[in-house]
Amino acid sequence: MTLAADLLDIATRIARDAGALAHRRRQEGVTVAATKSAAADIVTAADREVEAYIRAELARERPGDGFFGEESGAEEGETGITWVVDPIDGTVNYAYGIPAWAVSIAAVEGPPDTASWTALAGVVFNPVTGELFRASRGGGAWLGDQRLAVSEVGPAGGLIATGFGYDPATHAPALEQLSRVMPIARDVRRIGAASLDLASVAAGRMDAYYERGTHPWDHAAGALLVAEAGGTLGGAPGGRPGRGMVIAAGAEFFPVLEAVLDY
Ligand code: LIP
Repeated sequence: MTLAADLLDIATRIARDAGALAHRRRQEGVTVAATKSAAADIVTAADREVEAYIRAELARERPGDGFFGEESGAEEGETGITWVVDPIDGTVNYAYGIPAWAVSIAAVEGPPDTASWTALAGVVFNPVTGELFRASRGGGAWLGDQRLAVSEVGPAGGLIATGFGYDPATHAPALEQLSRVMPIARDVRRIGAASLDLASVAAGRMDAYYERGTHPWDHAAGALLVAEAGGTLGGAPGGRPGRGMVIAAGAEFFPVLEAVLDY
């Protein structure tokens, strides 16, 4: 078994168990523990509990690996492998009971920096729908036993997913950006979880996704899904998915979308 396949097995098992825990806590009732960068940027008690569970399980399975999580920060490892984790991506959906949130776990090689890491394995699991999207480097992207492939855009234009940050100051520029995207779009979707947006592009359910201001843990696993489903990724810094911008689409539509985005 390759290292990537081995890491994927570990991520898959832990994502399933973590997702079941998060789902149970949702049914028991959500507690907002704090706000972070803005009033709208909430963290729930479950975000913290589920991340602690994932971190402990990864440390037990692979002592010595690094960790980079949304709620508990980064710790360098000595094996060269780092786990990039969003315990509940789509936290606002989770708090409101919208069934569009996911556990996102990726294993990357190299420094925990989007501009230079190599993703080896990634899982995006929506425990409400039961859909587990997974990919390993060179092993393809899968949903159950269905191999995933990105779509190509027809004459009506692209079905494009995007999102808006928690900081109100970013809203006007994002709407201005959206006004440049609409002429190439058949329509736009705002799902509320970057990991699920990227999984939808990998599955051909969306033709493209773009967003400025997301964090590495929001897109680490989803970007590998798109790449292994034959899609093209880009953004900033360094032309790669990052805080400056994440862009994902099929090879033909990617340059069309990139051309209208200012970043
Ligand atoms: C969310 C992202 C989403 C973005 C939201 C938020 P969180 O992550 O997945 O794409 O639009 O503003 O950043 O905070 O739920 O982990």
